[in-house]
Amino acid sequence: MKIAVVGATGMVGEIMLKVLEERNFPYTELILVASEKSVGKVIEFKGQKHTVVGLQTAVDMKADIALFSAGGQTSLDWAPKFAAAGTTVIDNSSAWRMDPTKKLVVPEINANQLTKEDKIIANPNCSTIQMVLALAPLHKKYNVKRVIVSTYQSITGTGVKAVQQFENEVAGVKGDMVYKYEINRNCIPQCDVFEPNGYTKEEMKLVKETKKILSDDSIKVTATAVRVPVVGGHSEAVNVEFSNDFDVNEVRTLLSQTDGVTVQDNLDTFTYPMPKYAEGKNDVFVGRIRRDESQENTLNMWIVADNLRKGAATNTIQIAEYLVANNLV
Ligand code: 2RA
Repeated sequence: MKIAVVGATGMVGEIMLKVLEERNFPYTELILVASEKSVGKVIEFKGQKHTVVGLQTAVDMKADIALFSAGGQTSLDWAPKFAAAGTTVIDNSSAWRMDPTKKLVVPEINANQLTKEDKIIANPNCSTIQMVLALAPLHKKYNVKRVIVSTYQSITGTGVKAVQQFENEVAGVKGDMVYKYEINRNCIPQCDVFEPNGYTKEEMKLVKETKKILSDDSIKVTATAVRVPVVGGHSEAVNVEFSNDFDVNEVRTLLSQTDGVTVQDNLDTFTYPMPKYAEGKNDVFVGRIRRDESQENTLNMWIVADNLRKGAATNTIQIAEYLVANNLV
């Protein structure tokens, strides 16, 4: 099993390597791939030294699986080349997510859609993954009609330069501004660029990807995505209206029985999810589960996950694990 990590020197790429090691992924050869400026760089991993190679070299090495986290344009340009060489690509960018010929996969929900023919598989957006993992069992039981989500997103979602801006602000040091405004002691109601409808790309990803992953275009979604000075993960306040009524305790039980979900919900002990404590973990954490008393058949919940793990690297590797376990590569 030859596996390539494309974007190996980036934030998500580094977490991918960590997760591959933690989960003891069954590879026999690891190929680290990055842009030309990083080619030749030696990265030590699991006691072995790996020399970073360029994209064409990696294509020619014919990996079985390539885990991409290298930006949308690189995915558009290179995923087809890897696929043509026989490699199955699992891509973290938004490039292929809404392509009707590509699968958009959260393994606990829809990995069973995958076949040997899927040579480019899309990993959903981080803020979508954590939300749909909690919604999926509830949709099955009570039928989701409408979702209103407000996100409180970690600066790691923007990348290492955003973390550097935050640290510079805290230290009182002048430096590059990734965001239009200071992020320290601030909330910026903009994640990614604005679209003509006044929503950001991040908000529209939540709208569109949710329908695709849950295979239900009737689900109405509206979103407000906010950047906050946090590094551990994304938090989301989710209000969901169902077709049918529910019992809050039954909701808690359903969620606690869902693979990949941990319920943290006890007001007596002030137990609820927080990004500081979700950081470095692979689960999606759900709490503040309560009925919306302003509208029938409607629930509020608070969802937190490490956006670099379940939101990106871990979900990608879980897709790869599924492919291997089901002889699809
Ligand atoms: C963000 N979800 O948080 C986007 C991309 N990682 O900025």
